[in-house]
Amino acid sequence: MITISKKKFKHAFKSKMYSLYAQPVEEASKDEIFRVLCCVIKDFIAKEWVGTRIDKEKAVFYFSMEFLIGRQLQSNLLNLDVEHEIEEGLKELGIDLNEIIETEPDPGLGNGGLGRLAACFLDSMASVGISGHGYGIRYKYGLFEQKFVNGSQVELPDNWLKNGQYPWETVRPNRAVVVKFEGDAYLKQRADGNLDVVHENYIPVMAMPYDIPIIGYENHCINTLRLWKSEILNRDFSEVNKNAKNQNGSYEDALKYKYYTEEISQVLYPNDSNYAGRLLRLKQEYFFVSAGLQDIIRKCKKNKVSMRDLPKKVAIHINDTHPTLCIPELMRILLDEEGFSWDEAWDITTRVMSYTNHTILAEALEKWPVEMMKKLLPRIYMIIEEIDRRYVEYLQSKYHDDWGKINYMRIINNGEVRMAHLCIRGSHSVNGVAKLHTEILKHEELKDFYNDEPYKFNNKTNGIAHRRWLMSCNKELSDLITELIGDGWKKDTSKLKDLEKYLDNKKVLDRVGEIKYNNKVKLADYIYEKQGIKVDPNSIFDVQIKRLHAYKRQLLNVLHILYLYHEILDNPEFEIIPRTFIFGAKAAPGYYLAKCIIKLINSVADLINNDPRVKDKVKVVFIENYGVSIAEKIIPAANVSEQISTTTKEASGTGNMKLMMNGAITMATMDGANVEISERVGKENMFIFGLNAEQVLEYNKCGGYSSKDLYHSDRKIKRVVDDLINGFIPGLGKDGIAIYDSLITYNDEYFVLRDFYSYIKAQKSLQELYRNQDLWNKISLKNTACSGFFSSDRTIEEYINDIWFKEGER
Ligand code: 26W
Repeated sequence: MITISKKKFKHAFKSKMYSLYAQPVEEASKDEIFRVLCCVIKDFIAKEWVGTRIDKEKAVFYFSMEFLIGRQLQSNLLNLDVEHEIEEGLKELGIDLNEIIETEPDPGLGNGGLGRLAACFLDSMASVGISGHGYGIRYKYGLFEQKFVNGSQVELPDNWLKNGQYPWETVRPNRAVVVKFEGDAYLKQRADGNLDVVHENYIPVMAMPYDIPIIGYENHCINTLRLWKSEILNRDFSEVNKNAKNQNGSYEDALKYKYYTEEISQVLYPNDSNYAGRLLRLKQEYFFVSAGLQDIIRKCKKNKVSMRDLPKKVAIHINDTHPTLCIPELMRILLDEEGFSWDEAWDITTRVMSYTNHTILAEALEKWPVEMMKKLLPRIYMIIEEIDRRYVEYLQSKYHDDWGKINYMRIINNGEVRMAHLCIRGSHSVNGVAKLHTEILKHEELKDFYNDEPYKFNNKTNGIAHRRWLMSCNKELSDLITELIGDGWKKDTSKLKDLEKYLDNKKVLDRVGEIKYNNKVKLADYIYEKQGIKVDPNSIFDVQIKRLHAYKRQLLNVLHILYLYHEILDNPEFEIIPRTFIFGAKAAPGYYLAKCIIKLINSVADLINNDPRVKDKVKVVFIENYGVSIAEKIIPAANVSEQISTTTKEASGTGNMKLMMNGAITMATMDGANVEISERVGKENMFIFGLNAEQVLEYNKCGGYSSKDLYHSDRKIKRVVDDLINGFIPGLGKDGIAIYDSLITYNDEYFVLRDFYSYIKAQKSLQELYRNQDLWNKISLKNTACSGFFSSDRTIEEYINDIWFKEGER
């Protein structure tokens, strides 16, 4: 292990402060201290961060448009096991480590679940000790910063690099590669009769790699997250440039070219689960895919790996369809640059590629217009056409003239390239992210593909990095666990089960309660400081934190709050345990209904928090600008975890796992990974409500239920729904009408009203349980004890054994 003594650290820190800022430590700002600290740590790991190993062992390359890595300082100190020395060393220099941790910017290079999962996977790949690396885009602007103005969401740019370079990254100009867009691609006959591929008049874009070290937990393994920035081609590339579009044009052309290239890595698309066929997005996708693949091929050549052996040395993972172009890009390299035949190239490609599906929402499926693709990526499109032609040939040989099926399955149809179909055809493995999700893929969404190539389909239930989501964000609980069962659980979370020995130990249960209380006090302070709302740490902290989406049903939660409000107004003696409802969520900027729901929650918060008749029995807090760092503060303090999506719609969820691990009790529909949470902790230790998957699928086949009938027949439902449009909620205005319409005029697509009573009932039992604090704490501890399965170390081991190293190449 890397060892850093306090003395050595202090010396290194002081001299780095001089070499970087020419000043003594006492004069440094917090940002400068943070930057110096990063440099010192990077120096310490420099020798172990040797770069990607491809020669000896197989390497995994995880391609993802998003990596929501969060702050790195604390997690790096933890994984290097030097937190204590550095904290003490800094203290002697008059510096509080916690303050420095809080100054680190949180790179928002992802939207939500998919991006955060990719980050947890990087942590776990390094911690289980494989050579596993990420490839993505170094967006200049991450996900927007959210502000509330009069209760509505306003988006500000997230200029996360404003203080200068990101201190964890290292730029490597000598590894830059050129990515070619547009131009003319065609086949030309050579004198010997063979065909040559010509791609000329293209626009060259330079991909500049920025590397971030990914440090494994106490194991010397340091992997790399390589993020590409798009730039103009510099002079060094004149050789590669000879076929490129003439660049000796006017000044105006030069500016246009500069804009064209730099725009590509400018900003992350803020859409979560919603595809829009924008040209810039397609450019981003090809940009990082082509850069990554060229990089891999270069590494192989350097290590003398023959292209034929690629599947033995390299696994490439496609994180949702966004990096689908990996498939035709590898084909292009093997065909055009390495001289393989089609069949050989296809065999290599499909053995290297694997694909994860993260959603069944129809609006999320990527389909690119043929005309757009042909113009932007002429050679890639030719290859996709050939993959499609051969696929149709194969389907015909199997299904003869069943053109309904063939057209449904083929890759190009109706003038569009369907990325999921290309992924399934071009990979050896297709996986869903929770058991239920995978079953729905196999038997509903992708059933024709499953019936055709069943051996490709498998499940990999998501997981979370327990080091970040328990050990670092909830130190007190983590220490208690270690005190009770030793520290074996840190490397093998199945050992958390040993906590079950203490389920009836009153002293332990009291400590569990105390720790939760302490975390709630900290969160209450944060809420007061940031939003000026006083919340009582003795109230139930009921938490729903995730992207704002109709299917996630934040609306159901707020309708329940309105219901409680009416009950309190109707009957001042109404029995209620004080509750603080905490929300955190960003809405996609163009998602109108989601923004209306934000406005609704904020308006309800204003109404209830300021009504003296409520006597603080209910408080509503919508925490602004939710992201990884805020999640780290909320999760340890949660009593209740709201996982209330319309059944079948949430592929897995991962916040559900984080909250469970931190001892929150789950209120849930039987959706996504909630099903597996219930299998592990037991249904009796959570609150389950709502329609099940069969019922939802059945309703969807026959056009749903009638929300109007329900609304007209039930007084209490009618009352809360009418609140949306009758002025009962001050300031809500027309936003309420849009929500009302979604429920009544458009027949409540997400079954909010259908599940309403079932939800209220479950909420009542939850409140009953809370009255018995011993029992509550017991179930809380039971949740932590049963959460070991949800470590992403387990998930990654499964990916390794069943997908990436299946042929035993490890
Ligand atoms: C092209 C637009 C777009 C953008 C993002 C389409 C789809 C996405 C993602 C696939 C959405 C996403 O983050 N899905 C979430 O993935 C998590 C990790 O597997 C799951 O836990 C969530 O249930 C799923 O919604």
